Amino acid sequence: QEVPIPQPPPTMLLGNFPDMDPSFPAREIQRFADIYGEIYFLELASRTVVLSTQELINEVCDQERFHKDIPRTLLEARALTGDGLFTSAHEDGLVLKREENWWKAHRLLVPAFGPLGLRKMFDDMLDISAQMVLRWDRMGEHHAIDCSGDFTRLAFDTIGLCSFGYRFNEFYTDEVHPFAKQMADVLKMSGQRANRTVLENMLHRWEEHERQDNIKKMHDLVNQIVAERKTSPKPDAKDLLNTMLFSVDRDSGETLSEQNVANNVVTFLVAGHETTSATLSFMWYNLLKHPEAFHKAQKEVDDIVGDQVLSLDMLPKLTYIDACIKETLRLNSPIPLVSVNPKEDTSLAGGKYRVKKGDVMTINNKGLHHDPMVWGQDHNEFKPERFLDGKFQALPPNSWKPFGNGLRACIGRGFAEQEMVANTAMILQRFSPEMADLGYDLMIKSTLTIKPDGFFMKVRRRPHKS
Ligand code: MNH
Repeated sequence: QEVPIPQPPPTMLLGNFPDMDPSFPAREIQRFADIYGEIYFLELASRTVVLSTQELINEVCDQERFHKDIPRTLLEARALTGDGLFTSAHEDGLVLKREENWWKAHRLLVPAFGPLGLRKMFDDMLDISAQMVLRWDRMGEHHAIDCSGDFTRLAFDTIGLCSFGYRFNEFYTDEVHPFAKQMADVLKMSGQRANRTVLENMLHRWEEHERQDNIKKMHDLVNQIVAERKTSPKPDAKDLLNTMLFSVDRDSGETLSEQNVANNVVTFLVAGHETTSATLSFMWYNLLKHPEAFHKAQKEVDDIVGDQVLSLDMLPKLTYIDACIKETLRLNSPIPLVSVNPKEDTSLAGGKYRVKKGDVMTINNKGLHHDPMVWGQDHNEFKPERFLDGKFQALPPNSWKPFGNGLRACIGRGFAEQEMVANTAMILQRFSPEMADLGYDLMIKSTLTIKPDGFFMKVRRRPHKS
């Protein structure tokens, strides 16, 4: 009962490269999913099999048969993040061999990103959130807040302070910090390079020169701070840098090298700011388009936080806000595509579709998160209630994958959730936000992540709130 996997008609020599828009790959991937359905393949740098239903995606989430082999998009990013967690190999793959540094850093950092580690970082998170809220207050109710801009400042400052004790101070300047600018440029160029043929890349020599130059500047800043901490330790600092520099890995008896620590700092800055910022922007868009959800969220904050200063023990009680974030991550996953690879030649759906070891299996979150078998006929609607009262836990396995899969799933998930819930509660406590342009409909821009484009809010101070 084997069935051939459909493919959009390829172009001679170029395969399906001409079908991809390097400035928004996820849109093209979904465009073909609308035509070809649950499975199809594209001939790109590798044969790329795109999966768009829970049933097929659940199968490739099996870590016995499939694993993350650093795909071409991430190999390009390796120029920046090296053997940091995101871009290193935990098992032998086609290009990269297993790297012990992934395992060492993983073992050291899982507890650091666990509940106890996050507890230590709460005050620093609140510090940055308070800066944002104060700025919004001072700018007044006529100021149009650039959501992507301000949430990027928030996430960037937060991860800078929590990961290596550095203040980018994005809320004190209008110009973004050079590091943030360099990072945005490098990510954009890396994404484009990954979606071009080798030949095309050779024609972009000047761009590549510029990319390497930016990468060097970024590493210079990080190396300087890492080296400084190493020579003059700050035992009281509650950031991740102390864990990374001074903890000994029990399995190997070794510490992480300074180079690997720097790569992980850069990794956290990359992985932790655009995703978090995009999620917050999308969430505010969704809340402002759904006044009933907005009012429920604000009432929850009034009931639990009231006029008090937000504290850590309040966060687990903010379940509706948590559900709004989860529902946003369903509808608008900032990382729309995640890929895994078969460890051996195998087949999907009980022998129906044959896939080979060199193939890339692309998990299309848009398809998964709109699978009507899982989410129902109202899958297009924003309904945070889906994630309340244990309803989410009752769904089929691997129905919701905004944080990736298995061992290689997001290590910063708890960090992001704590930051996002706290920030949302602070905003709702003080302000009643509305859209700056009431007629705005969601537009999306794509870098390595996707985020709202041109989305602005205005905030009005609520009476009698601290
Ligand atoms: Mn995060 C991996 C999504 C916030 C650090 N993250 C992943 C993956 C997804 C993801 C998807 C898996 C990618 C892949 O399989 O190739 N991450 C998110 C989202 C948010 C997020 C949607 C916010 C919302 N991530 C954060 C934050 C940090 C972080 C915040 C750091 C503080 N993420 C990582 C790291 C990895 C990762 C590090 C790589 C983990 C590994 O492979 O070992």
